Amino acid sequence: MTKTALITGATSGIGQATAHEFAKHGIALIVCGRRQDRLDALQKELENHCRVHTLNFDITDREAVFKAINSLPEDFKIIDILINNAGNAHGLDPIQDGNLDDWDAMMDSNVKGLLYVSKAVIPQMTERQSGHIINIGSSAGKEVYPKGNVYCASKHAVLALTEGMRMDLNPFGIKVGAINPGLVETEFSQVRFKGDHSANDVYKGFAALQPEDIADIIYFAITRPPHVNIADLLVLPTAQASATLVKKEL
Ligand code: 8X3
Repeated sequence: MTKTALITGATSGIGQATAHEFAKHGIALIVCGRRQDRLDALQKELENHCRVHTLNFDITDREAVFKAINSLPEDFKIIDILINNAGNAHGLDPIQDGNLDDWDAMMDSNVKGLLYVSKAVIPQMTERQSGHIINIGSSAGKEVYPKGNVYCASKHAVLALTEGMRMDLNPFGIKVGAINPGLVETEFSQVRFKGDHSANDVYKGFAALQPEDIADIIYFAITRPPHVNIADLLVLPTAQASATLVKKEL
């Protein structure tokens, strides 16, 4: 039977590439994001391959999350796969200079938003005793780097929540795993550096991961046999050995 996946942050980067990858394989999609024009464009591109429903809401808005997910039409109500992808970095400052709005934005989306969406989806999975949740973490969830402080903390929290969910949902046969990418060339750095030109340098001089590389791995994870769960995967560009060690040819 065709499965249905809900993807947060589907209007760009890894989320968008994952929507394309899943669509290729006919998985029905609930694509979520804050930009209706981008959601509409995505729906148009994908609906030749699969059924698509768009949900426009902000994952940091608790009420909006529940309202959106509870409003799903009958034929999209059963969610087999949840991809908790939405999240971002805001700023790259030493802790003493950190901006409180940046901190709030990162904790609100990367941690609390992921929790709200999970809370809205999990009850139907426990009821059916099946489901698969993939949280998109980061190499920053495994390794702290200078000025990464709050972003790294938020991604460490994603890994802790992944482990906690896996334990609590274990009696229900629900798969929970994290995919943790290193440097992926997306709008990520544009957002982190607020459009500053330094964002352009982040992926220069080496072959960064592309969103499609991660989408491919997510598809691999969701197509393992029932007894196999990809619990925790760190994915780096070959040129990246750690958060601060990247072999660049400039
Ligand atoms: C993105 C990877 O190295 O910019 O999560 O923190 S990094």
